[in-house]
Amino acid sequence: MNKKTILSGIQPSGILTLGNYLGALRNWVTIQHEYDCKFFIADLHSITVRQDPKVLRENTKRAVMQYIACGLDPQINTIFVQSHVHEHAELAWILNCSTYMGELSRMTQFKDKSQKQENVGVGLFDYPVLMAADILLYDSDFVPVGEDQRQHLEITRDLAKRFNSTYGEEIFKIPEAFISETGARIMSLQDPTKKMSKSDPNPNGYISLLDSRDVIIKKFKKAVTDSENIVRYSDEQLGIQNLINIYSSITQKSTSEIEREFEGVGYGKFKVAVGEVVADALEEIQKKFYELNSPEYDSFLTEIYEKGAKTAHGIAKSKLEQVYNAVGFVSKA
Ligand code: ATP
Ligand code: LTN
Repeated sequence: MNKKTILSGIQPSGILTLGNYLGALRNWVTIQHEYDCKFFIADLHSITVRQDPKVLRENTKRAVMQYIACGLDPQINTIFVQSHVHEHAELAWILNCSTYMGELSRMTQFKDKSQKQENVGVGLFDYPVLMAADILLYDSDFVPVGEDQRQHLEITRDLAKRFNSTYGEEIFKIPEAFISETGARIMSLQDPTKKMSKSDPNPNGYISLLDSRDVIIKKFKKAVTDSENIVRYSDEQLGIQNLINIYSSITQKSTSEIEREFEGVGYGKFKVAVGEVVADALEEIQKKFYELNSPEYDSFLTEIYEKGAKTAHGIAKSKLEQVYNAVGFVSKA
């Protein structure tokens, strides 16, 4: 039986966060046996915001370790580094030529991120086109991501349909977003109107997958909430709503069960309880990560992403040839 194709990636713009885990990685792990999965480290995407080269290299390798520590099996999944497969950048160029300035200007991620910068790079504006290239190169059926990426999936579908209709062939498969019901939108602990993000300059806003139990509990204790002191799921209490979402996403308990569990208990105790379940959930991952993060595993990890790049390149190469041929480029061979 032919398995459907899944593709997704995370930027090595820091240590992965609880948001990346609950919104993306954890779901990848649950579906890895059912689908033909390709998971990459989106290093080309990460330089749309300034990165220190040394730190970027370190974070890219650590992202591979975090993928495996979270439960991705390198034997059954294709795990690779985006810049190792040059077709991503090349297809992005082709797609750029049929992408409209107007549609990119509407992207909320661009609007949010460009506000934080003095000089806005063209790459940041173009980010969704590179993402479309990532997805379309592999005939991906489903793309498991957090809620924040829904808009980028929509534009990917638009670009694929436009290309197919312009060149009269079914070159690209039209992908679908795969967004889980819980954990798809974890908010910052310091500002519950913003999503939790690994590049937040304030580390109290996010839980890193490598934070110690003490740090995790401290961060939850400091989490911004209102002064109601009643654990209730309401749009008027975004801070508490976010903590309930995190607790629910980890324990699988429903919101009403959680409200009952913490009835008459103040925020203080609830925050510690959330910290404890998060720390418990991350304990195994951290153990595995620190085991892998030692020189004796260097070649094991290198082999994984080298093998991954080879597999990915084989597929990407033939898709790009198809595209080059369709647009009218003279073939090399
Ligand atoms: P950056 O801070 O550099 O923008 P990020 O932490 O927002 O990075 P990405 O690398 O852009 O993370 O996202 C990787 C995956 O994690 C995507 O599928 C994205 O939807 C998901 N994700 C990121 N942040 C969250 C969040 N707060 N809640 C749920 N899912 C998230
Ligand atoms: N834009 C994604 C990371 C990403 C991605 C992709 C996810 C880059 N290319 C392709 C899925 C498929 C993000 O999480 N910000």
